[in-house]
Amino acid sequence: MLLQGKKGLITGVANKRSIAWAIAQAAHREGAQLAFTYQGERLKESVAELANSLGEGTLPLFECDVSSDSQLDSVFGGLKESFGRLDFFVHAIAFAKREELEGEFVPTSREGYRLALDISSYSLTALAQRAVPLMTEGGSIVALTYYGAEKVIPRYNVMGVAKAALEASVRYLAFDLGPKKIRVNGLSSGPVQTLAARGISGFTDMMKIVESRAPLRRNVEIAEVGNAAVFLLSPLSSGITGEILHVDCGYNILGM
Ligand code: NAD
Ligand code: 0WE
Repeated sequence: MLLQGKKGLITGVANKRSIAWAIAQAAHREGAQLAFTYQGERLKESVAELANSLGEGTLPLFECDVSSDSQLDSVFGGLKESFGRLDFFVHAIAFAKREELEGEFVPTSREGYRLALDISSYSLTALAQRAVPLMTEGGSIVALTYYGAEKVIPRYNVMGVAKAALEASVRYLAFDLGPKKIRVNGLSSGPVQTLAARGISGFTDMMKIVESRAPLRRNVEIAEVGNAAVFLLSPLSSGITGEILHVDCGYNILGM
């Protein structure tokens, strides 16, 4: 029960395949009390159904499109009412226009770049600045990232730039929030077949390449990402902040 007595917010659940849902299940197993956000009306029912399936009655559920400051404000207003305090939150949100994830990085549009960085990078800071007043007993923040932040992954394009900004944000937030005993870390997952991965051309081939070359000779399981997130959210990682933890079967250590 690594998260016994902790109150946490999970963002980024879309369906049962979402990495955020694997993290929620692991955190619930470890005794955490959870609240959820969903992006829009379209996802409300799916997220409510998943949250209810945890068998803890009706959990706090908030609409939150991270491009809306007023929705962000309402989430934390609502959390103050329902939880009073917050111990952790998980950022599992990314978006770029589909056309930016096809072909080359060179033709990236100004609007496509702005949108990808607003939704996928700035949102971490927007959530953190509102969470801080509720993290009165310290806290832990975890953001999902990907290796395309560090090295070129063909077609990840503007999302790679957004994840690089997200990872730098993790470090700057960790520096500012350390004195308040709030830790901020990134979890860099290997490829997982989720809604966000579906329909990305060549994704299945990418997973085959990882399977053949990664030191563990397989792809990461979503439950392993959930367990690693619990580690970062729990006191087991009390000495770790500003870190990016790779949960990728070792793929990132390869030079060739
Ligand atoms: P997913 O589609 O299940 O989750 C993505 C989430 O982002 C969805 O819940 C969606 O509603 C949310 N989102 C998008 N735009 C939003 C907005 N404007 N406001 C609020 N929410 C918004 O896919 P996933 O793969 O579980 O992605 C979760 C995180 O994991 C992302 O940050 C992604 O970059 C990261 N990640 C994924 C992989 C992978 O291979 N699937 C690998 C490494 C990291
Ligand atoms: O972060 C991601 C994907 C995020 C994502 C996915 C989509 C698909 C649908 C962001 N925006 C959109 N926009 C859409 O319209 N990953 C880590 C998964 C991923 O995506 C890739 C990858 C990997 C890995 C895209 C190209 C190459 C590799």
